[in-house]
Amino acid sequence: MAPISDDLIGSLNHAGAAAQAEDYAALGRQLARRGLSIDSLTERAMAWTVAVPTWGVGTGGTRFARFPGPGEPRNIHDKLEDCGVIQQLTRGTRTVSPHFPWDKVSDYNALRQEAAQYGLGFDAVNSNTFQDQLGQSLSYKFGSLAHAQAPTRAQAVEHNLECIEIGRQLGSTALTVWIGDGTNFAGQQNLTRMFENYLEAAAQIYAGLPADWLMFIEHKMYEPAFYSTVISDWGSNLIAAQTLGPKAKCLVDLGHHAPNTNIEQIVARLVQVGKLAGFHFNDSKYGDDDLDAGSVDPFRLFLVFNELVDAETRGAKDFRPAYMIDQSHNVTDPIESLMASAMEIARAYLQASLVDRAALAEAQEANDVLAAHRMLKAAYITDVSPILAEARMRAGGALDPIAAYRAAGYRAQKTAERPAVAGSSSGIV
Ligand code: PSV
Ligand code: MN
Repeated sequence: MAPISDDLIGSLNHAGAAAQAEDYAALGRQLARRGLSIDSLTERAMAWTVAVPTWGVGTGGTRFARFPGPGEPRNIHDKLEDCGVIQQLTRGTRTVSPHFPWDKVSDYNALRQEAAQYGLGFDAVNSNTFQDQLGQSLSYKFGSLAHAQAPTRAQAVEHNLECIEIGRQLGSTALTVWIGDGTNFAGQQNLTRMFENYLEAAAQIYAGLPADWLMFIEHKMYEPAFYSTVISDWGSNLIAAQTLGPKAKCLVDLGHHAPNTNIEQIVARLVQVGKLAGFHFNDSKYGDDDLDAGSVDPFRLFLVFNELVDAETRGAKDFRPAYMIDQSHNVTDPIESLMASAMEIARAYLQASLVDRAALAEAQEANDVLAAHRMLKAAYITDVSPILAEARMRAGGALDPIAAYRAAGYRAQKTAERPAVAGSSSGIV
């Protein structure tokens, strides 16, 4: 089930093929002089994939307003179709990461088959105890897994266990737990007791993980709690993951740190102790801005991948990170933003793959500071676009996904098919 006409993609690719061949050959010659094979890099690009968040295809917003876009997805079925477009055109987003209860249905086997028709599988399932749902008996206003009262903690545990069960039916093998728990006032709660409550509740979720599952714990410095947050940083996250056991790992959402934090070093530390769960990619200027990956600080994204490729190259133990996007698209067409972001993430991965790690280690050993730095810079400034385009084209995707998407008129078609619904579930993400 292809949402966009394959003939259209084929004819657009055909029109751009000669220029692409020229650029690819020129880059291939340049890389060969640097001892790199463009074909193996293209294969690497073809094997790359990042998960798309189901909540990302709806228009996002802030706490001030949400300005809905035309033809928004109304339910998980529409969301899968939109994710199918992203995969069809970019060929680098083969899984989706669902969020519950937002994506609840009655038949998850059918949903799994529906996704498969778009060439999609399911990545980590995300639980939600940061909002109250209609008819929910106990409120999360004062917290969920770290709540002062045991019945509310038990309800939050139950929801996470239900997410595991849903994920099992979808073929997922990980549960991502992010809680908004914290306080707005000094003295509101006992900081130690809150963390103890969290650990006790999280252990019950952990005990419910199937043998081959992982639990991804996501930290975030602040918001919605503005004085203290229970899992506020990678330190608290690591304590939690180490307390829970080997199946618990730390998820790094790039927007969940103070400005100027050295995120790549956090990544290096988590890799070193075998506790890196994976990523929620996005970019940030001030806080959890949820801007498009690579749109503010592409060099930082590259430096994160520099650590990842380094870990891969040296065969770091237990190194199997899950790659997911987590963004809020408030002023762009979410499909376009997600395609652009997926391509920027793949770009950073490929650029980091160009670094000569043996030469870098030599320069580091000799304390040749500038030589070492210039090796990273040389990789970063290499325009790998022809490789990314070639990989997409060879896999049946589009040379220029955004141009193809616009030419297909998909959004206009969906605007006619999907009348706007008031209070759509996609809101402030
Ligand atoms: C919280 O800000 C977060 O990053 C978590 O991953 C949530 O699941 C997601 O955003 C959606 O609100
Ligand atoms: Mn996140």
